[in-house]
Amino acid sequence: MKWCSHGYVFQQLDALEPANGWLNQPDVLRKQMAEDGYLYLTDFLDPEDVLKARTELLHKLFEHGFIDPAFPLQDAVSLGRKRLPLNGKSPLSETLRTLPALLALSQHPKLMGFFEAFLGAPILNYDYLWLRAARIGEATGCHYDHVYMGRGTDQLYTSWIPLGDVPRVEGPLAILAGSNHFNFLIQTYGQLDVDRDKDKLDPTLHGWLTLNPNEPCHQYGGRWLTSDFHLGDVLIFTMYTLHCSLDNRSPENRVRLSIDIRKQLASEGADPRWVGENVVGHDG
Ligand SMILES: O=C(O)CCC(=O)C(=O)O
Repeated sequence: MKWCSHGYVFQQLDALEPANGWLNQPDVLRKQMAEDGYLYLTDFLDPEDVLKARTELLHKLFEHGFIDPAFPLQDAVSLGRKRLPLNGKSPLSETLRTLPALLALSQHPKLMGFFEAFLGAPILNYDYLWLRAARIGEATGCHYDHVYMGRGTDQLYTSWIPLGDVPRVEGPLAILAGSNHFNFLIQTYGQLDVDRDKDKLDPTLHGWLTLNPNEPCHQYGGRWLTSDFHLGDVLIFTMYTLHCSLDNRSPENRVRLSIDIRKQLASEGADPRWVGENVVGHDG
């Protein structure tokens, strides 16, 4: 099968390499993060804890008419073409983003413990939780996260957590290993701020660099990597690791569900848009 993002066929797409073997060696993990820009931890979280979050979310999506009642709830089969209000400011998106099991997952003790060892001091968890529900044909374009949350420390890390098995056909995340060394891109596109620099960003791209994952590879190098993700896996990466998602091409019309969360040292400056009791979010 040819894998695509926004209809562009990846000219190269390899497998993420798990870092589980070094879980007890934070210095090795730090070295790998610095080299490749990511750490892939397979079977890291208790599948039951992730399933709890998935089930809670699916119940709410079902209640609001986004999930097809003709299929088992856990199949997450999409109903209709109504856009899912996930990261906006509507009351429903607020309800979905703050579901107790999702929040509990975002602050899972295993994740907090991992980051404390990885960064070597107490951790700050961003209060805002980014929820994704990609239906057939939907995908995320290539971007650095710094463009969206770059007002605090650069030593902020994203953890992408699939809420269920997400095989390649259902549009998981892919990262461009080595893109954390694209100094020109980091100093140009990487310094833009999606809320401040609207005039410098293409309004049709929502802050993304491009829809075509091959473009940055041709220009700067790197290797696109992804996986058939399983319940319990976590993919961690830097603010300057380019990533995008594959197109969801589920033959069963399944919605790809995931969350992405952010953590950093508590002692460093945080992006004020995403922390606090009433997070202001974009344009705040
Ligand atoms: O899940 C997605 O489609 C996008 C996630 C993302 O951009 C991120 O984790 O930073």
